Amino acid sequence: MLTRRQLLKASAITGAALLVPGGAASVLSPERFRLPRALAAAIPGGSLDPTSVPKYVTPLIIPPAMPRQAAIQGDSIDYYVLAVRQFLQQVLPPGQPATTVWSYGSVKGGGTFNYPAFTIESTVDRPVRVKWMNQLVDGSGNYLPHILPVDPTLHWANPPGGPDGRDTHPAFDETPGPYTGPVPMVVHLHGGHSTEEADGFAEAWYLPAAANIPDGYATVGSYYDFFKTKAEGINGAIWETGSAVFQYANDQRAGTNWYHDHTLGMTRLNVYAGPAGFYLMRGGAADLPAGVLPGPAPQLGDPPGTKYYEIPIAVQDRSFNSDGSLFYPDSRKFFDGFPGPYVGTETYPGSGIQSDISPIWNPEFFGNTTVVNGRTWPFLQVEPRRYRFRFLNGCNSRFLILKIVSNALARRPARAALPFWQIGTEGGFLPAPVQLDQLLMGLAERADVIVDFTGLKVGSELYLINEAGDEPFGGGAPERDFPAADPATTGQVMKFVVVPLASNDTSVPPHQLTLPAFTPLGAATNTRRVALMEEDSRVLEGVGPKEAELGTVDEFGTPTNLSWDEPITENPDLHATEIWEMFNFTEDAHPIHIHEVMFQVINRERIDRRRQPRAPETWETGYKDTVIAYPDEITRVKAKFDLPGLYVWHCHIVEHEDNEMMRPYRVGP
Ligand SMILES: [Cu+2]
Repeated sequence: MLTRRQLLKASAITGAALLVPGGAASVLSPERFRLPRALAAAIPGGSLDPTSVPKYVTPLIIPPAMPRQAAIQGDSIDYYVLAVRQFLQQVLPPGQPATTVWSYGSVKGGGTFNYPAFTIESTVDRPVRVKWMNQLVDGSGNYLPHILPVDPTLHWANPPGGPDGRDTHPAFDETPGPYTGPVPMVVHLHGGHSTEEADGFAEAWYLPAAANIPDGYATVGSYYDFFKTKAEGINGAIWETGSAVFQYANDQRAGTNWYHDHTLGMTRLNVYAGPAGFYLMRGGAADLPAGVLPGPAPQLGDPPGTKYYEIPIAVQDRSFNSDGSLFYPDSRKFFDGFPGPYVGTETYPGSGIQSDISPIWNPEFFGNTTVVNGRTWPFLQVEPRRYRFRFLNGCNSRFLILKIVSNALARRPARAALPFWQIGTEGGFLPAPVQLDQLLMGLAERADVIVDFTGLKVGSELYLINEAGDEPFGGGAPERDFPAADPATTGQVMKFVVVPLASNDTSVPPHQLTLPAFTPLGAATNTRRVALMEEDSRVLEGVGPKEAELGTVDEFGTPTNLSWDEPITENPDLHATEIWEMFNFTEDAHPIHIHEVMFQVINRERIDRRRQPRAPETWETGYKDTVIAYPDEITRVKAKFDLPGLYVWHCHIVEHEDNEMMRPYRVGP
């Protein structure tokens, strides 16, 4: 049987042979370049064989609390100065090469640069101000190029375009190689109830303050100056070159948020390189008193050796080369074998028609190793007691179905050895705890759970596995609707090893927990229909997708696709409560994220209306900022838009987000 890699190679060869002149457009046989869904064995990646990486030899890193710079304005605001830098980290086990990564850390020093970044601990209604610095420069102050291949043919930040050509979809006379100039970045607090100037708008990026920025380059995105002027007017904090100062009011429910890059057309690469961290919000009426849940989590000033029973866990997939470097595809060929012609080259010589397939962008990317909190396949020593884990799916394209089992290689679907008690999602606590055998997590979703190891014998070993597929997710169950992830690699996540109890567990058992009172949103005053779509090549038959898209849906159910730079179509009134009906016309599920708001999932219904609408899943009954929209379904969410200004909504498969599956929206006039 062909492996996926062999299939890719075979299709690359066939693809080249098929490239023949034929009228207005080259004719390639339909569906030739789509991967069959059923093939999911060894996932191709870099030169490092994932099965050569020993598992469970490195302890899970629990990110410490990020140091503050100061408390300012009469101790009313927590102030941070955080930079993104490039450094080496031992992501692979000791004895294997270190990996060049990027991440955030405090400029105060003290070894705070880590992938993932240290956790920002915040308090409800106490503002946090962060000076976010882009310090992707070398020791001489010259800019560092990207460590991954940047496709310059998308609608992207495009610094070389200068002030007139930035944030555009540039044209090319020949197929370009990757962009190797200074790297634009801008930080988004995912889950933040952020005002527009602090939301990390995709066109508000900035280059590092490097000594050698080439002449003519735009050094900031189209919206940087507008938001800089606005922000400086509000709080007086100056945005120096190579930085932005965002202030977060934290006027929202306690919850599990995270921060990461959001640059136009580059998010998939900027996040894959490492920069991301948790931003936990505690306190207020929607939190529980200390001691009710397992804790503590890391706090500033913890003495060495402090034991933690609340742990954030970011699960990501990555591929590596044998020198330790991160692997990310440098050609479309990696995805489907399509060998070109690409953007900048005619479909066939003399046709006068350019290809519309980007040379480097891949529609999805699946790594072949599992990285948890910045280490491949770590282990965690747990006591026989309860733990609170805050899971984040931080992958690029990979959905996760997490399960705790006693045998990592058990036949899928495996029997759960311990349940998860899910108590919260993106927008804080659920109305009540939910007992689950598995956690289905779309990209960027968070699951706040309690796992009770009480009664397990010292020395017991349990495994966190992943049963979602090594391919785009479309719903359904492993081994029934799709092959589960490779049990030898991406089907495993981390190991728990039971050690003696160090202290008594005084937390409340999850089945006895009463979670904070939950207030649902009021009635909606407006309903809008939006579309999720994909588009194949318009000039090369059977090649696709060319890009993923969003759009609108009319009263007859007919979609109109809209690209990033078309006029705003979603414009809720300030303080309006709206229902958004997301019509998914594609064959895959997409995790849809709306900035600024926390929404409630109302229901899901088939687009053909052949069945009654389905209620939200039990774990979706709280507030969320990201929701899985399944193929052929309408996913309905309800949100209150209570901050004015310019925001975005998008798919959080970051490859999609980067290639048109993101739209601006505006609240109020
Ligand atoms: Cu998508």
